[in-house]
Amino acid sequence: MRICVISDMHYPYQMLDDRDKKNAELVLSFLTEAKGKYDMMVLNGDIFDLWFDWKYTIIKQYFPLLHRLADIQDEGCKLVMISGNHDFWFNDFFQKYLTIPIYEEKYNIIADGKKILFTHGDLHPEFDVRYKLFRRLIRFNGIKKMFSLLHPDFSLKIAARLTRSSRMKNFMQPQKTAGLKKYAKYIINKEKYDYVCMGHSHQPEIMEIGTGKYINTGDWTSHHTYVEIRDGKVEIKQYK
Ligand SMILES: [Mn+2]
Repeated sequence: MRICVISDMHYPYQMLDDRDKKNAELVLSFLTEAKGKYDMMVLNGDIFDLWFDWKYTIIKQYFPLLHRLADIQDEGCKLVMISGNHDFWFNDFFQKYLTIPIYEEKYNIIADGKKILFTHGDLHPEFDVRYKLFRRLIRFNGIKKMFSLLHPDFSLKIAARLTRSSRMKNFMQPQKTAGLKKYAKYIINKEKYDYVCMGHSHQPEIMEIGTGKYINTGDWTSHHTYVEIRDGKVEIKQYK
């Protein structure tokens, strides 16, 4: 089985500078080339800088990306999406129009004899009670409802500022990695996973932990990395 895992593309709906444009171009050409190459593609969170779909509206700036996902799926590749901390407000667009299932916290499979867990990682921060609270608050239905009542042009302008500041923080939190590895160690021991595949820290890495492996897909804001699991063998690759 050929599995491709990607996370933390942070595809922007507003291109603020050349760096944003360059990163977005790389994402799009990678996805174009991925067509027909995999049996499964796992979108492991923070693919979008912010996801929101209203009752009748989607963010048109995401069309190039969404259209490529649909193309990949049309070639017979199974896609799954796991929520990140930038894309968690899903209405029905993914399920109904792309037919891609959404997993709020995690997704697991057994492929070629390997027990694999996919989870974005924001659920397992170290020393971050404030974030855990924020996470619960922002997923509260009242907040989502309020956001959906604002005009998209207005709410997305506000949100652009918020997500931008959170994206910059990513580079300043190496302790995120420590929290992810701690969780990987815990879950490998407890549930005997061979691979625990995460994102969030933006640090591409494969590390042996006991009988399993902690795998991080890295990001597309600076590393342009993804993970391939082919016939049970795992490898980090860089797209150039
Ligand atoms: Mn994240």
